Amino acid sequence: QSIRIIGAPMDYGADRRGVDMGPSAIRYAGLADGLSRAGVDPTDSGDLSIPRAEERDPDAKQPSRGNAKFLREVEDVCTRLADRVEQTLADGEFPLVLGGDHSVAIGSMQGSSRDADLGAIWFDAHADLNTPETSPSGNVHGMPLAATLGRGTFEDQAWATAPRVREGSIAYVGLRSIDDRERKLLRDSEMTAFTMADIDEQGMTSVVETALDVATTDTDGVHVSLDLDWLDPKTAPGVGTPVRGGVTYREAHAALETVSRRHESGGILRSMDVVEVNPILDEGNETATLAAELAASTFGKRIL
Ligand code: DIR
Ligand code: MN
Ligand code: MN
Ligand code: MN
Repeated sequence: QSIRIIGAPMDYGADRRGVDMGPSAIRYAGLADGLSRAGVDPTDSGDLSIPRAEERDPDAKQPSRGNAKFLREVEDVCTRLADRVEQTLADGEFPLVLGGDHSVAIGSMQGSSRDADLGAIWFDAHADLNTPETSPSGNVHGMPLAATLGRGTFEDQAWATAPRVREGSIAYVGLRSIDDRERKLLRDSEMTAFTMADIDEQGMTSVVETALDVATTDTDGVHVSLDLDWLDPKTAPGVGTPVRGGVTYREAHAALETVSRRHESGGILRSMDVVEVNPILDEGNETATLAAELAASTFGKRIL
């Protein structure tokens, strides 16, 4: 399988600057080598060009619609990213998107679902379901699923919505930080949500097997979105919004190896993003190294 690496060094969607260096750090940590050793064939298509926030309109941070910072900038990047992802799939390659903050998932999911019904697995501490109306932060990285599903202000935003991603085909794994108004959106939705407590009770592989069932039922393929703050901050300190009580190193590998086994038998994966690595907050690039390792696990790296 050919994997096309697409860098999306976007930081418009997050408060903590530095996440735009994520793609460099993940590459430097040996992503392409790890993928080759896993038995797939990576090519690097470079980064999307993304102007620094300072070079954009200085007023852009002011919420343009509802309460969402830099929404026009996010729109510009995600529109270009969606086209790159769609083209990659049309060329018969697998799009592996490196963020950047999690708002890049708006573009990757739209691009991946233009010609397919798409399920999704969301590995994240957060639900990313805020709308500009419910968001306490105004940061778009807390909104990508609301955008994809056309909630709130996003309803009439064609650049953001992905009509071929259905709520019932989305599964969260590892939730532990949900905002008050976001909780109601999640409870009223048809999404499947596995929290850390579910992982405690059922074990990671069983949870991920069920999440895969959800994402593969009546879909043409699965998008995996991996936010590094899914892991415990002791294991992955280089993230902007750490939350204690996260997934361990072994659980993370077990999760992505479970995805990998299902992909090997059924070719279920269609696209993936690896997001929120912030090298400025990291310790010795260990979070980026973990991101590269987990991508290799997803594409078949095994101990033996
Ligand atoms: C928070 C943080 N729920 C927000 N979200 C993050 O700003 O909406 N998502 N960090 O990954
Ligand atoms: Mn996220
Ligand atoms: Mn098309
Ligand atoms: Mn998160």
